[in-house]
Amino acid sequence: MKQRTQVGIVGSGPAGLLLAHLLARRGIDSIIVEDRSRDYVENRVRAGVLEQGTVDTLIKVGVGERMLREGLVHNGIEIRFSRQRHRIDFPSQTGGKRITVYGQGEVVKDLIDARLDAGDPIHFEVEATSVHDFDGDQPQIRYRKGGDEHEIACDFIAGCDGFHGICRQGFPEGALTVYERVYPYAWLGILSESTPPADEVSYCHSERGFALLSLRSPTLSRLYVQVDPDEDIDNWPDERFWEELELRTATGGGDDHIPVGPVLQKGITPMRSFVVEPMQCGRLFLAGDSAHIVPPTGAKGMNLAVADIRYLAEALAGFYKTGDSRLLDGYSARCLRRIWKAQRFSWWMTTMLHLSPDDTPFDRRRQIAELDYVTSSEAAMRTLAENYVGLPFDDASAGSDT
Ligand code: RFL
Ligand code: PHB
Repeated sequence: MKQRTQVGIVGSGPAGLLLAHLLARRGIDSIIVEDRSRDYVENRVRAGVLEQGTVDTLIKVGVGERMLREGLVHNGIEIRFSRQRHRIDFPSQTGGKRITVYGQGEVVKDLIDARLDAGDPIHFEVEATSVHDFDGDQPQIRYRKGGDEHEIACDFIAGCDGFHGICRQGFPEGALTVYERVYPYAWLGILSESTPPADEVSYCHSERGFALLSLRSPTLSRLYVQVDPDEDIDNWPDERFWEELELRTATGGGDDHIPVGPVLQKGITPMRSFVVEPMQCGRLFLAGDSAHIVPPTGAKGMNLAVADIRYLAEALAGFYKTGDSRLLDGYSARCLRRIWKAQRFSWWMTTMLHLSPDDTPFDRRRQIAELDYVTSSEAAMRTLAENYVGLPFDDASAGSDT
């Protein structure tokens, strides 16, 4: 079967869904193809921290209602090291900005509901196999559905298909430069039906390795411990996880007991920094994890996907309104300025908080000194806070209708 649309979108993660939504608001048609089922993409446990700018974007474009009701607004984070707790306040350091704890799956559900309510379809369980002719003005996406081959003809292709997608692979040989760092550790994460152990997201440095206390709701905890990148999940029965978490987060104060509960999900996430440049080839554009990955310690991944999409939607809207392709031509450079700052922040948070197998005693002392500085200097706390709540969008986008 052959179909036609203005923008063909591969992937219905936060990037693809938000793009389709922003385009629809401007009367631009799109078709989304998604490899997985609706249930799978809505229930995949991933990011949980939304920057202020992400929250403002979702509200402004009419998909923030449930987030405003159910999301948890946090005014800071906690950093634990040397068995002490420290707090970094956001509003006082950033002119009033905050973060919102609201699961990525919930954002995805809200965007899917908005699209389906408007009568615009999403093709689930359909695997894009290749992208073609994006050097001309009639690109195509080929996809497979139940053994049959199909084609979407479009004006532009948006590669929102995540790190393992096919769109990045479609770039001609030699067109992309890859920048990458793989870290010698991973996160073992659980989602548990238990009272969150800390009031705010808590990053814990310890001699046994990093741990993170986070949450999804007043009754759901999201908890992580640093493990080796090749760790076997079978080595981590629930009891071992709880014991290790308690050891890594204990501060000696009376109030740091970890409430235990049924484990609903458990998984290991490797840690990587990755960027490709440029993010555009002709009429094929990459956005979100298909173009860049950050280690999760800075909580930046989904927020970066949202920022890319704001810029891409604005550039496509400009093109359809006036035929002017200048914003499209500048898309990659504009995104990359923000992406590299988020890369730097995520790398910095990661290396400051994790134990690396190659660390020397010197490195450990330096790490503690850095944590001490970051939690005691107003200037350093402000630097962390302004990055964590999200750097401002650049001017062209700030004034736009998203
Ligand atoms: P996604 O969400 O991976 O969506 C891509 C979609 O494309 C589909 N796909 C295809 N569809 C059709 N044909 C093909 N050939 C296809 N190939 C792939 C996939 O099925 C999928 O549905 O990418 P997107 O939209 O760019 O969104 C990026 C975010 O998902 C990611 O950056 C975050 O989850 C990262 N992340 C975090 N980000 C934050 O902003 N804050 C956080 O607190 C945070 N914590 C995390 C995280 C990621 C984690 N993991 C599991 C990697 C914590 C963890 C543990
Ligand atoms: C999460 O809640 O899953 C989470 C929070 C903070 C991070 C990463 C993940 O840095």
